[in-house]
Amino acid sequence: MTDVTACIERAARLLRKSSNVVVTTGAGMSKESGIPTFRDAPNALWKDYDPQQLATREGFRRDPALVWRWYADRRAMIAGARPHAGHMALAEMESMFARFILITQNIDNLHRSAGSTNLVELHGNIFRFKCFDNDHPVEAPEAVDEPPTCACGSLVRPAVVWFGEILDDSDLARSFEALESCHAIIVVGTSGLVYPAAGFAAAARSAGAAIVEINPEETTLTAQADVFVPSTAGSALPMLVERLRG
Ligand code: BV8
Repeated sequence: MTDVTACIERAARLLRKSSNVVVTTGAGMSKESGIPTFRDAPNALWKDYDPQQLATREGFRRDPALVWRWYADRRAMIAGARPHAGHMALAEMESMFARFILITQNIDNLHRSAGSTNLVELHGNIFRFKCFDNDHPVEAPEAVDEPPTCACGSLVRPAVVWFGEILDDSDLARSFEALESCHAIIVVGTSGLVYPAAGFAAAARSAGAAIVEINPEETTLTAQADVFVPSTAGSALPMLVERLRG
């Protein structure tokens, strides 16, 4: 058996003993759908911009049209992407455990498209909009180069969580309730650098959960993982679900 196959088998054995599972995903989950991760070199158009500067209230205040166009470009790329076999595997996994929740840092809607329903989109969704000053939900505007204006007069922005913004209380409560009661957490495709998501594995571990990490590269989490699967989301997750079906 190859190293990856042996790791998948070990992960499956561990998960078969679990009835309460959390999965958390990052940008690596969408790489095989053609969406570059934050660590990948940005496409030429945005190579001179730092996402951590653009994805902030200050960045939007400074240049609303620039930030609006950055999201419009990403939305156009994401609109052309489809969930891959790894997304489909996680949607199937939902019915394999008594309790299952998928918490994603991704804003690309691909888990929803794949059919995942017990889902927390921790950092929001690029296809949803709200106003900058009052968080009024706003219908998706026609393609425009500049941010439109809400009925209240405030500029419209993407309904995503920017750096320095607090996360939705109910999303956090749902996430930590699951983390503090789960038997296992599967961490897929994240470098584990952005909080509070970066603290999820530790929260699960402190509640006694086992940690499975799926990533083609080692991360800061790898040393604490009970099983590290050195593979991609699109390859490892379907293999894991196949073992769990058996
Ligand atoms: C908060 C939405 C309370 C927007 C995102 C100092 C000052 C201010 C704040 C902070 C601070 N110190 C810490 C903080 C908190 C801050 C933070 O964590 N900063 C970091 C940079 C230190 N967090 C926040 O601000 C959060 N709010 O904490 O509020 C607060 C407020 C103020 C002050 C203190 C506390 C809000 C964070 C949310 C930001 N919004 N996204 C948008 O997308 O435009 S974050 C965004 O970047 C993503 O959502 C994701 O979270 C992150 C990118 O990380 P990853 O997903 O892990 O992706 P990455 O590219 O890094 O890694 C990809 C991985 O995939 C790699 O490991 C790679 O090996 C792997 N991979 C590659 N290919 C594959 C693969 N894996 C599997 N298969 C493959 N094929």
